[in-house]
Amino acid sequence: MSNNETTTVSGSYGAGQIQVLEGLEAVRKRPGMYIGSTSSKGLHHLVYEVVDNSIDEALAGYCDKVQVVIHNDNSITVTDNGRGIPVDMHEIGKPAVEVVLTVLHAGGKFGGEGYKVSGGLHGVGVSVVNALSSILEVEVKRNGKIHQITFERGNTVKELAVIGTTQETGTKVTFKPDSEIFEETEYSFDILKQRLRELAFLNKGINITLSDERDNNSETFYFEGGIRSFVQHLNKNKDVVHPEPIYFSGIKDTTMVEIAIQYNNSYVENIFSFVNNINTQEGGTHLSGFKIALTRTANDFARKFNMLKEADENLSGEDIREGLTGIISVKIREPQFEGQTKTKLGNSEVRGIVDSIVSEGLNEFFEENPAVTKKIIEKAVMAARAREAARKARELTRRKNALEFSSLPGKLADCSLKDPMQTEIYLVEGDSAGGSAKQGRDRRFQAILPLRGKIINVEKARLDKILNNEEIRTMITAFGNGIADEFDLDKSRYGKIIIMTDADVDGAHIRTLLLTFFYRYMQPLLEAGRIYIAQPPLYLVKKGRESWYLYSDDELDNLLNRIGRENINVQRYKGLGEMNPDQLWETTMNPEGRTILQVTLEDAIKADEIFSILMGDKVEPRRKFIEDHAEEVRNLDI
Ligand code: 0RA
Repeated sequence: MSNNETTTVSGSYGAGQIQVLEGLEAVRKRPGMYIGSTSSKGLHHLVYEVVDNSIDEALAGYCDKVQVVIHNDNSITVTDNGRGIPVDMHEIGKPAVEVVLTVLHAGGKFGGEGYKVSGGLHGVGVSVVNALSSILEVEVKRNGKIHQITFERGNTVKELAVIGTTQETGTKVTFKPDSEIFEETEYSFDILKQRLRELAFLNKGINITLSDERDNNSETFYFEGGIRSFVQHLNKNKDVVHPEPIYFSGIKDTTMVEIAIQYNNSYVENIFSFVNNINTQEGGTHLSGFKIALTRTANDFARKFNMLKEADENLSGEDIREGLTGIISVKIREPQFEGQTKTKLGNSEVRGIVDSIVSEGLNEFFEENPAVTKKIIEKAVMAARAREAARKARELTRRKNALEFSSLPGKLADCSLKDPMQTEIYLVEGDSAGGSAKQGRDRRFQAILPLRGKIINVEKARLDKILNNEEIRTMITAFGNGIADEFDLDKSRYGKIIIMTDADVDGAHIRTLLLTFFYRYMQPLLEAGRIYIAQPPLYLVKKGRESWYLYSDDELDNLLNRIGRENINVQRYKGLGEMNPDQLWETTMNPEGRTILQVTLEDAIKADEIFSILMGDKVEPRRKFIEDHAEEVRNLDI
């Protein structure tokens, strides 16, 4: 079949319409179009694509076990106990399983009555995985037989054949991502684990196992409670206001809605929404339906319990969501995704459906649990007071700024260029390092802001208190973006914000405090990739007239193995302050030679977990996390 031809053939399954859109060569030519990228992200996406098919089988009620294995050569096997991909002859003269694996978009068109949930970034079909794999083998257990077919780079190399008999049913797909396509071919257990656990939370009753043959590691995810367990997991390091998550669910027409929420004693809102198992980072109608219902119902009860007087204004949605952890999960037939990253649900009918399910469920819960309800409303009333105080504090900062000649903080050494495309600001720990940085920098485009006092831990304070912190105020003014709901990325005064702290425990602590602040109150900076971590050297080695800067213990080892350990001088930098301005420029600040780590926000759920462990109430998980991740905490990449 030629590349661009569109042919419609009819098959023997359900609606039976298979749209033959284009050949798999198109996928190999422009893989990014189908899986986003050929980096590590795209590599992991291949696994999700296959697993999604198994999850679809589970949602249709035919499958409850999915097994994922990472093999030694970084090939992957996904096995499920579903019905098995059909193997009988299709009208175009090939077995159905071959069509599913070689024709773009064919997968979802079979078996019409099943609950096919595909959309957004996923759901491109297993044929895409086939196209991008150097080898892919499928084993189907069906009709009492085991069938096998093999492909190379999307081409059939071993026709479908029966290789045994069995009473079981299911599908097993083994594939090796093509190293001609992928820049990165090594699978990460942790990345797969994060997503597979999420899928197990979102689809209760499914048993998902991830095994790693490279180090004999294995974990199983199974949650009877589904998203209730998800919420408990998200709150596990927090003090909760009520022991069990509140749970609502409902189905209207073909839309299924599930919601679980639980309040904790923190001051942050932590709600994640999903459509067809895809995290809708930009929210949408399902999320707004939930918010509307929660705000209205909570205000109704606040008045009913006389916790708001007649003259009082309503509690705002934000006040009511303070300290709320929640999962909104909807499964719908034809999701419309909108927004910049196509992760915003657009289907307008969903808003009302979610609203009515939440209103009804919440009314019942509030009626039956007056004590908890009063605690929740009390918390919202406190939040409203704090928000009012924060508003006044902000107003004061603004007015003060307007009155002063220059509104920029005194300790900021600004750069002369104004175009944020060209400028960067270094946040430097301590005055002495700040001094070196000011002298060493290129003052045209590099600004320096020395941070003196302690930065407040924003996980443990409300906005009004946070705004009283000198260091935080200084940063807000210097960056120019505002904060929280008033944050505006377009007002950035600098293109890059670079955190430069000492390579010791205090430095790591300050860095984490800063990242927590950015994550909770300036998240668009992280989303836009504007935050970086400077990498100052750990050692200076001198031998004769030669010298080397080393940035890790490994680098030091390698060098010493090469040049020997005789007649050398090794200096370990304990802090940035030990470097003179020229050295600091040369090793850490000069764009020509420096390395800076960009902090990315790949996975907001994981980031939330890390920050609440690192900065939250409970000591033990923090100790354990730091012990388990000592290396990563140094180069924290959320
Ligand atoms: C097409 C039709 C049917 C099932 C599947 C595909 C299917 C695909 C995958 C991929 C991984 N595991 C899978 N399990 C099933 C329905 C078959 C029927 O009607 O019996």
